[in-house]
Amino acid sequence: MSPRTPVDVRTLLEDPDIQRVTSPVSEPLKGRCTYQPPVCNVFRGQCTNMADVAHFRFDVDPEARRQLPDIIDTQVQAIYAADDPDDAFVRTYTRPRRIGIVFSGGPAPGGHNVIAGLYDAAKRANPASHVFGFLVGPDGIIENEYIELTDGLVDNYRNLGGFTMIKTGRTKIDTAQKMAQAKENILGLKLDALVVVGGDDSNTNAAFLAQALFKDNVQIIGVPKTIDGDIQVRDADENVLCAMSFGFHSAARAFALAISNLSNDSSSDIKYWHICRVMGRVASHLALEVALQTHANLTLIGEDLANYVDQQRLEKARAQGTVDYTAYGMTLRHLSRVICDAIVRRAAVGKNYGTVVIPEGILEFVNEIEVFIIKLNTIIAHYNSTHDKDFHTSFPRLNEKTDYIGHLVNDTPPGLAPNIWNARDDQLFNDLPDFFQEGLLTERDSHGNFQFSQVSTEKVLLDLVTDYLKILRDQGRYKIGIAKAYFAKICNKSGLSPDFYGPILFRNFGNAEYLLVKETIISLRTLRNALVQAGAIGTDDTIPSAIEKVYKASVPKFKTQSHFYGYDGRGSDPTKFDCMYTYNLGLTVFSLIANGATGLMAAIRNLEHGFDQWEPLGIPIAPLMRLEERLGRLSLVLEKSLVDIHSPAFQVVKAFREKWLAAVAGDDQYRRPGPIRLHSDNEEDRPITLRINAIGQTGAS
Ligand code: FBP
Repeated sequence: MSPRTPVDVRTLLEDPDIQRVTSPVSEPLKGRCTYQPPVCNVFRGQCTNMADVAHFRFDVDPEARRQLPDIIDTQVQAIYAADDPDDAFVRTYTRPRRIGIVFSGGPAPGGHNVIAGLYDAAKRANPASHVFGFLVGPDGIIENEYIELTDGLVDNYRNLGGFTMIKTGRTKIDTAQKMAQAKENILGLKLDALVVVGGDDSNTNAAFLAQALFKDNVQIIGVPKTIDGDIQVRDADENVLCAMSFGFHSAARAFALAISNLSNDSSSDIKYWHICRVMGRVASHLALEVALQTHANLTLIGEDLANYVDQQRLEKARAQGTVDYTAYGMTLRHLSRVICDAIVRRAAVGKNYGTVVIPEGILEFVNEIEVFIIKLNTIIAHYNSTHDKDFHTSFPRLNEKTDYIGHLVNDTPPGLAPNIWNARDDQLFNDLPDFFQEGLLTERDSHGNFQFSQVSTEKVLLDLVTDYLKILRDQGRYKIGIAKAYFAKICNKSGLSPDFYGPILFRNFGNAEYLLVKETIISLRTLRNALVQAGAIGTDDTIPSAIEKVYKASVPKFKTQSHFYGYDGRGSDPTKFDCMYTYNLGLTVFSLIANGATGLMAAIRNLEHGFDQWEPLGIPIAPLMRLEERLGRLSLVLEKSLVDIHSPAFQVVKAFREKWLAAVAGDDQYRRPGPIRLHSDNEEDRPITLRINAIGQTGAS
């Protein structure tokens, strides 16, 4: 081959084709930025009106009434088109405004479209309005760091994932000083309104800001964001007001694509179990949606485990005339057994591979770990409130932390319950692997939440699963089933009779499609003994090589790959559903502001139905707040919504469990959800969970 003439790199770089393919602006990205999401009918006219919807009611926590008196009695607000607005109304609606917006908490696909919707509506109402983006989350408000948004800036981010335009952060405005600074900066910037795009904790922030700025006439509007999907709002009569936070669909679709690819891979080279942890701090909504999208072989749902009862233990105790209370609730050990059972059953039909989905927050539903989390939260919060330095600064190393905690067994400081950390806790805790102890002791976030994302739950479970599988293998209970036809072929090829050797080797030789080697045959030595005993070979003969080959094929290797899906899906570009949802949320936010609302969360009702039924509204945040233990004390927070195990979506997943496990001869049931594409009308245009939960709902009125 003749050598290539050296290229002139300068000329190469000036080539338009090279410039096009190396540009940071890819072709699909250009397409995304120019996509215009459809808008709900109510937003087609010049103005919208807002009206109380009195039939939605809430059970108000007295503490919320005490702390948020000015916004607690606000009602749900319906937004509708103002068909024939009078001049005075139009003047107020379209007056120039100064509006601030902030992202708070983890990124979620669609955030930029909330900004775009708000910006478009504000500028359309009055081009002299200004929209400011506070930088890097609530810190931007406290430290007065902001930028003014412009057409060019907003256009660059339309329909794109991430919160890159103005960044985000997790700071909580939780002290009088931070609140005073925030207030000073909001008033200094002469804001008419501030929009807080965030999850449960951030909407909690929004409610407190709304109360603090009520008398200053600064309106505060929240927006339900979180990939976790745990902001779902129902009223006291179970009417669904907000079926899902934004970002959930895109993240679930991104995780599902990756996990479906793993299912393709593992069912191709049939040697790996892929153990996939998916985000969702506490609630398992993402795992549930991923199960529906991918039909992974086993998906654990935390909320389901909470109801687990170990029937075998109960029976055993009952036979002895006692009750075994430890049989109620899931332990790490039980959980590893559930996973092992699935693995062993698939192996028995020749499938020593598969995919398992584990929700990040599963530990919250595992008995002993939940107890550790609660106890350690209390101990750390107590330390922080009674010392100058915080717990993690005082004890940077793991052994220092465990030493401090270990001392509590004999010496509990005042302010902590005397038996908060007993000898059994200490022993159980010390039995956990170091990395897991470290995970359980990681710093809580600024809202006092346990940081599940920092704990490699799947590794802890995998250790237990590996150990137990080894026991099962030694007991001859974990075997790879041998296809009957394959056994016959191998025997016939070597001139051996399958009908003679079959009953010696297998416990189910007969009609079974997959043959299982007898439990007593667990090594070449025991195989030899079985053959000798059956008179198939003499004591000095060697094992026929065909039989040895079949035996070896029945011995399972447990090979795993573990994965964590979280930050990748959180940073994904939004699905068409999330693009439409968030753009209309932005328009809703402006409508609420222009109609004078505060202390409300913008929402769209009927998301679970088709777009033509979507109804923008405002949900009062204060009546949704409940007292929860945070940083060692009770605080008002927006209540998280967990997976309802009675919901149709969960029941469907439960009903398909056996089928998707596919522990039978024949094909697996994997579903390929395909990639996130903006320009297609497909069945993925809203979360499957919502679709299923909407069936049989009277809802859309
Ligand atoms: P938000 O509720 O703030 O949207 O964040 C959700 C989440 O992505 C969880 O799923 C995850 O446990 C957590 O954030 C991770 O937090 P961090 O970004 O601090 O690692």
